[in-house]
Amino acid sequence: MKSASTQAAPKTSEHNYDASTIKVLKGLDAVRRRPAMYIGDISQRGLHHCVYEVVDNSVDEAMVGYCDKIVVEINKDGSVTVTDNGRGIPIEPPPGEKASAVQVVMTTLHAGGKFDHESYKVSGGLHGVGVSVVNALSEWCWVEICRDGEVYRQDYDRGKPRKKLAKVGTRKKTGTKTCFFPDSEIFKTTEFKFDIIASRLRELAFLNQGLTIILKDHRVDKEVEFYFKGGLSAFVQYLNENKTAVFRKPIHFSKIKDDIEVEIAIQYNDGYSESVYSYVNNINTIEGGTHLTGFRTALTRSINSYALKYNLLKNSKGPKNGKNGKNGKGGMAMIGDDSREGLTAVISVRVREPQFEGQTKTKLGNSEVRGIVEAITNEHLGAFFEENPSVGKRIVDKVVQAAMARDAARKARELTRRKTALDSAALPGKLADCSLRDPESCEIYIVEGDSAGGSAKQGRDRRYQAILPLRGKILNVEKARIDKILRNEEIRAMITALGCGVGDEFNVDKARYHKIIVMTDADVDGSHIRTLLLTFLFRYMRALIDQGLVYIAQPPLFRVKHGKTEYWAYSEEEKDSIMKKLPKTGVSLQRYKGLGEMNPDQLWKTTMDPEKRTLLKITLDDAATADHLFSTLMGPDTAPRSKFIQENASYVRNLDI
Ligand code: 0RA
Repeated sequence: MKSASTQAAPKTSEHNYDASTIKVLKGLDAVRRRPAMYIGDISQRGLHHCVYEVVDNSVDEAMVGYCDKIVVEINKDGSVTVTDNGRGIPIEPPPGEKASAVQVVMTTLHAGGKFDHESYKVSGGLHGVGVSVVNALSEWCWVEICRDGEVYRQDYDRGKPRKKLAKVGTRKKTGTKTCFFPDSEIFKTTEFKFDIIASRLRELAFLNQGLTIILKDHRVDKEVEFYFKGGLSAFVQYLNENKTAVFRKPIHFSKIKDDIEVEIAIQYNDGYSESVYSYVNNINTIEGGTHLTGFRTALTRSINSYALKYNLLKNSKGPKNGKNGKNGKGGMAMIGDDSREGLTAVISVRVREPQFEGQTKTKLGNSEVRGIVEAITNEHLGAFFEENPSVGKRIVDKVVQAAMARDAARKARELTRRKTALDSAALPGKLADCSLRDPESCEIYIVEGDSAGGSAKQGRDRRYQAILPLRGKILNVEKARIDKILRNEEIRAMITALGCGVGDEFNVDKARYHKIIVMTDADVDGSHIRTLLLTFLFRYMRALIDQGLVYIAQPPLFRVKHGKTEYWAYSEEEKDSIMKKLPKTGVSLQRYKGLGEMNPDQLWKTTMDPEKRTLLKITLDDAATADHLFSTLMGPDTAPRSKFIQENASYVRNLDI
C-alpha cells in the first residue's frame, strides 16, 4: 500500500495543496493504513460491509421519504453498483468549500454534519462510517447523480478524484448511482456473495416498509426483489414461516414519542424458543439494550395484568406462590421467561443519537429509550388484548403452559445437579478433560461417535485439548421443550462439560473452554449432527456464538499419497489440483468418509494441530437469517426442509462447513 506522501497530489482544484485537499489525502491515507478501524476487518465481512455502507445512504434517503427503490448489482467484473431513485447527492459546493458537495461526500471522512439528512444517523458501531471509506478502499469508484435534469459523474482511483465532477448527459428523473471495485491490495477476498448481500437487503426491506430493494447478480444472471407491504409483520411471519403460529395476524404497532420512533411486531408460535430481534436505525442490536428491556418488561406486565384482570390464571395447576413470586390471587405465578416461550418479535427503533455499548458495540445504551418503548408497548398491548380477547386468551394459555414446563424443567435440572454431584469432578464420564484449567488456553472437541472420539483422545495434546465424544444422534431441540432437552443424556454431558449452565442459569463467563470445536464426519449424517449441535448452541447458549467461541473443525476429505509423501485435500478442487501436479504413477487416492478412518496421528496432523488446522469460526452477522434457516432445517415440517435443500443445495453445503 502506498501512502499519500509518495504519490502526486490529485488536481482537485487549481491549488493542488489547499487545506481541504491535504485533509482529504490525510483521511484517505488513514483509512487505507487502518481499514479495519473503519469497516471492522478486511475479510469477507469487511468487504460486504462496503456494500451495506453504500446501500445505507440510499436507505437514509428512503427513510426521509424521497426514495422507494434501490437496485444493487453485482457486476461481471466483480464491482458492485447501487442505484436509488432519491433526490441525488447535492452538487453545489457546500458553504466554505470549493469542491462539489458530491466530491466532499465521496472524499471526506464523516462528511455528515452540514449535509446531514436530518434523518436518524448512527454514531458508533460500524455503520455510518461514510461512503468515502468505501471509496478509499476501492481500486476505482464512480458516482452518477441525476438532478435538475442533468447527469453528473465523477471517477475516483483509490479515493482520489480523477477530475472534477462533470456533466455527462441529461435525464428527467433524479437519483444516485455508485459503483465501486474493491481494492485487492486491501481485502483478503474481493468476491461478493449473493446470499450474504441478499440477507441484509431482505432485512432492510422488512425494516423499511414499502421500500423495494432489488439484487441482481450479473455473474450468473440471478435476481431477487424484496418488497414487504407488511414491513415488520412480514418479518415475523417470515421468521415463523416454518412454525405454527398461535394466531394468524401479527400484533403490529408503531408510534413516535419524544423524537424516538418505535415499531414492534409480535407473533407467538407453538414452539418453545424465543426469537426476538431488535434494531436501532436499521442496525441489529445483537446484545439488546434499553429498547429490548423496555419491551420485555411491558410484554410480561401486559400479559400478566390482562390475565389477572380476567382471572385467567386462577384455575391453572401451575407453580403457585413459589420462590418465583405470587400473583396475589392464589393462582399460578408467571415470570418473564414464560411470556417469551414461542415468542417471535421484532423491535425497531429510530433514535437520533444512539449510544452503542457492549463487547461488539451492538447494545443500545440510551436510557431514555427504555421508558418510551415500555410505555408504547403497554399502551398498545393493553388495548389490543381488550379488543382481541380470543388472541389474548391464546397467549395467556401459552404462557401458562410455559410456566408449568418451567416447573418441570427446574425439577429436571435439580436431577441433573444431584446426579452429576455424585460424579468425581461433577464432569461427564466420557469427557477426556485437558490438564490445564485456564479457559483462555483450553479447547474442547465435541466429536461425533465413539470411534472418532477414541482417535481424538489419543491424538490430542492433552494439556489444553479436551474431547467429548457424543454417541449417535442428539436430540432435535427445535422439536422439544427445555425439560425434555435437559433429560437428554448427550445434551446433559455437553452442558456439564462446557460449564456455563443453560437457560435462565446460562452464564457465558463460566465457559470452561474458549474454543468449542464441533468435529463431525464429512458426510450427510455428520452434517446433520453438526446442524443439530449448532441449533442447540444457537437456541440455548447463544452468547457462546456471539462471543466467537464456537468453531467447526475441518477434517480433510482426501489423502493423496505419492511415494512416501502424503498430501491432504480439504475439497474436491484441492484434490484435483494436487493430482494434476503429480506424475500419474505411484499415486494413491483415499477418500475419507468418516473421522474414524483416520488414525490418531493423522487426525492430529490434519485437523487438531493448531499449527496446521483450519477452524471455521461460527459468526452470526445475521441472526435473523440464521434463525429462519435453523427453523427451516430443523423444524417439525419436513416439506420446507426438502424444498430448501433442493433449492439451495450448494448453499447448504457451504453453510454446513
Ligand atoms: C444530502 C442532501 C440531499 C440528498 C442526499 C444527501 C442524498 C445522499 C445520497 C447518498 C446516496 N443516495 C443519496 N440520495 C440523496 C438532498 C438535497 C436536496 O435535494 O435538498
